Amino acid sequence: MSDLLTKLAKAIAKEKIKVIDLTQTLRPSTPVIQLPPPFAPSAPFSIEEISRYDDKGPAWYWNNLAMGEHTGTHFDAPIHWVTGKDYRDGATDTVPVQRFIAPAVVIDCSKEAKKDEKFLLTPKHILAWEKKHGTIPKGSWVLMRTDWSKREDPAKFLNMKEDGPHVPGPNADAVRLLVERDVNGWGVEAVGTDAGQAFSFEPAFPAHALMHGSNKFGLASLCNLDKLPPTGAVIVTAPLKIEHGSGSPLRVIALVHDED
Ligand code: 23J
Ligand code: MN
Repeated sequence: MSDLLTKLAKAIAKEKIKVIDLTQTLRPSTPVIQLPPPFAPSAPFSIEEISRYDDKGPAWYWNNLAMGEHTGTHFDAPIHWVTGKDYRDGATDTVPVQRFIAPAVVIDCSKEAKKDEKFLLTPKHILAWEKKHGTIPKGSWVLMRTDWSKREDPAKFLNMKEDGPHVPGPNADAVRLLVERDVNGWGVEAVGTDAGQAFSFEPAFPAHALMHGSNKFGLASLCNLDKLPPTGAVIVTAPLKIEHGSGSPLRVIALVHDED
């Protein structure tokens, strides 16, 4: 056991364990969730130069940033939703750090989402996945691959229509099953963890209401899920330590053991 971490570091250096970036680049054009009135909007990402090796700072370059907590690739903490508001260990600064390193399983819904922009993951799909790959282990992240991150045009990524966003996600029963499996959290490639039409589900926004109500996390705007195996990856998901924060942009990193 004493050399376990040395072995890990060597395997990473030798690329026996691959490190995969599941993070989208943050820039002013990064798509941000759009809520209908009367709900207050989240600010987009903005970046303002303080100095760049110039009169304002001759030897240094740095920027001021502004954004909503839920911008780009980001972490949803349990207190983000009213159902999770009383978890004392449910804010960005109080979640036990151990929960920021956990295994991840990937459910490939890319074919379904390509055919149907409003594709809903149901218990039937999850149970079929489990028949092939085994029961989702307690404490794992469950990541929904849709290839949605390949939509480079922000308008196509948000896919807003007359009746709200046409974006895939889980139905309420799928989220209930994941809560039953006692997962660490639920992650997606889309702008939010819930389906585009989830405002009309029962309960509304089940990936938020039920997951956070059970002290579980969310990850949104992930990418490179097509580079992960269905089981076996470990992901690192530490949000900024914002006091009483509801979430934050973060770098999401996956470790994948290269078997050959
Ligand atoms: C606020 C209200 C509704 C939703 C969201 C935020 C998110 O998706 C989010 O980023 O957590 S659906
Ligand atoms: Mn969020």
